[in-house]
Amino acid sequence: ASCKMPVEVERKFVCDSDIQGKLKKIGAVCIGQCQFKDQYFDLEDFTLTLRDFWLRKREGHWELKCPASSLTEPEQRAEAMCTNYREVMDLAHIKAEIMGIIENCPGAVEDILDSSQMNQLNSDSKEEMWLKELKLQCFAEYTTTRCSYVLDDGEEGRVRVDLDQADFGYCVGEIEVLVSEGGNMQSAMQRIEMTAEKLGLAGEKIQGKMHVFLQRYRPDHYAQLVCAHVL
Ligand code: V4E
Repeated sequence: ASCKMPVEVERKFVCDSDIQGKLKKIGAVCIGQCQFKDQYFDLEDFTLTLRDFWLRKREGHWELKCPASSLTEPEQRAEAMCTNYREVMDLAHIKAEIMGIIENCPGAVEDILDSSQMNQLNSDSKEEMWLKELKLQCFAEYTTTRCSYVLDDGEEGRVRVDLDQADFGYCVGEIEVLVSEGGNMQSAMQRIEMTAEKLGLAGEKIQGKMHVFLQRYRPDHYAQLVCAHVL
C-alpha cells in the first residue's frame, strides 16, 4: 500500500442539455461511451464509508478509494469543490488496507479461514469467502452509462470529462485530473477550475451518484455519513 498510486482529483458538475456542444467548442474530444455496473461494499456498521473509504467492484474489477490528503478531511471537504482520492486497484493491497482499518474495530474480523481451507476453494468462492470473512456486504448497486471526453489544456496529462447517467435516474458530470501521489494537487485543482470556467459552469455544488442513491434508498446509512461529514 506504500507504492505510489495516482490520486484522482475531481469536480462534479450539473450537466445541462448543451454540455456536449460546449465540450466540443472548447476542443474536448469524445473518446467513447461505455456502460458499467458498480457494487459498493461495507461492514454492517459502515466502518469503511464512515472513514471515507469506498470499496467497489466494477465489472469484475475491485477498487478501493481512500481519502488522499488533508484536503479531504471531512469538514474541510464539505466546503471544497474538488475531492481527491487515492485509488488502490490490486486486490492484495485492497485487503491489506481493509484489514488495517478494521483491525482497530474489535469484533469485526472473526473466524478467518486457514490457508489450507482457502486453497480448497475455487477462485469464485474465494472471492465470496473474502467478503464473508471480512463481513463485507453490498450496500449499493447501480449501472452507469458514461460518455467520456478528453481535453488537451497544454499541461502534462489530459483533463478528462465524464458525463454519467445512472440507471436510477440521475445525471452528473465530472472533470478529473490524475496526479501521482505527492504530485502537485494545487495545479490539478487549478486545471479543473479552468476547465469548469471554459465550460461556463456555475460554482454550485452537486451531489454525486452515491449521494443521491443513499439519500433515496439507504436513508439510515446516508444520515450517518452526513453526520460524520463524509457526504
Ligand atoms: C469517493 C466517493 C464515492 C465512490 C464513488 O466515487 P465517484 O467518483 O463519485 O464515482 P464514479 O462512478 O464517478 O467513479 P469513477 O469512475 O470516477 O472512479 S461515493 C462518495 N464518495 C465521496 C465523495 C464526496 N464526499 N463528495 C463528492 C463530491 N464526491 C465523492
